[in-house]
Amino acid sequence: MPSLFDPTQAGDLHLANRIVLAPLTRSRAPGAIPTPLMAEYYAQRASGGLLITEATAISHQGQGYSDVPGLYSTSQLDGWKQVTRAVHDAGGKIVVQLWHVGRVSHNELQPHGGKPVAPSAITAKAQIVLIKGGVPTYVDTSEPRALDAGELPGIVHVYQAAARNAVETAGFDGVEIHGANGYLLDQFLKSGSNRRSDDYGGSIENRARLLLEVVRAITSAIGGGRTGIRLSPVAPANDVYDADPQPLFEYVVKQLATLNLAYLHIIEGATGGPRELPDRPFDYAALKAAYRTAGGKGAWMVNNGYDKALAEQALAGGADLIAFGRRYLANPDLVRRLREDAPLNTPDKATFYGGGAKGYTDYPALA
Ligand code: 8OZ
Repeated sequence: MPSLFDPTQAGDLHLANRIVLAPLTRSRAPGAIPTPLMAEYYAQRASGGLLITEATAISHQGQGYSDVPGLYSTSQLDGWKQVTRAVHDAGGKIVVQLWHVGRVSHNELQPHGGKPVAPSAITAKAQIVLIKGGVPTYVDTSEPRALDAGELPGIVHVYQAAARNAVETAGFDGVEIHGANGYLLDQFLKSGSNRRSDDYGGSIENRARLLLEVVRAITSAIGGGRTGIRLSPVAPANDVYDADPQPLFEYVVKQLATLNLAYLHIIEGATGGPRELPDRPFDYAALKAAYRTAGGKGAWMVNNGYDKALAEQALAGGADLIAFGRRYLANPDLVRRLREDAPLNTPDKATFYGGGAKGYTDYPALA
């Protein structure tokens, strides 16, 4: 049986071990520009097999929170260059998570104060974070407008351009498409947020269309071997719901199986919450089987509440990579601590979003 500490391959990416830094929003990028402090934070964690950045907006329209980074201006790309250089100098690998929030936004964050965009004009019962004077404040999302079908090719193109810039300009080893947690692509997938009557709504095939177009556009630009995707079949994050998620996600992974992706990143249960949801049962083993049976060769990455014992169980059950969130946030040397069964620092919720070095780069490593 492979150990957490054995090297592995995910598409084109050779990874030193099976421990992954999960994407974690930290809201420390004023003006959406990555900072030297962010470079330090990621470099501190470079001993993981793979680092996934915090969700990063592909466009101004894709922004939904104050002080989260972007990937659509020269200064943002320059900021990320410092991050990727620091991680590579420390011997790590890093991919950027490509994010369009869709309806999970606020007029104040949108171009010209406009409405956030969505598959359908249904407001999410969710909140976003606005940082005012350094203080994070939770605010209800604004009412969105339904995207016109004629706008969708432009969004696909923006994803593709972001992926190209990520690897060609910013120096990332690849990208992860954020298809989870109730953001734009997940809003299209799920029946509760998608009431469209065109080719992008209704049937499973139609609801999955935008996501698959985005994946194909990106793989044709940078190659499947540098592309991963994150999915959360049943996570209620940001007010999403699907009436029948098992066939929906089995269809999605079967389609993805033909694209030679580096990895599929699956959030089990409610993101950052319970791994099992009594009212939203889901068979993850069947999901993986559907992907493998359809010829999918990408690494199977799992996430949500993993500790070492549960991670080893998952590897024994055929998972390839384990993404750690809060535990990795609080332990820059998580790889060493897991290997040595050393005690872990406790994450401090008060400093998850916004602020500076406190609760960010000051978690101690072992002596
Ligand atoms: C927490 C706060 C803001 C955004 C996600 C990008 O859930 C996020 C996020 C998490 O995927």
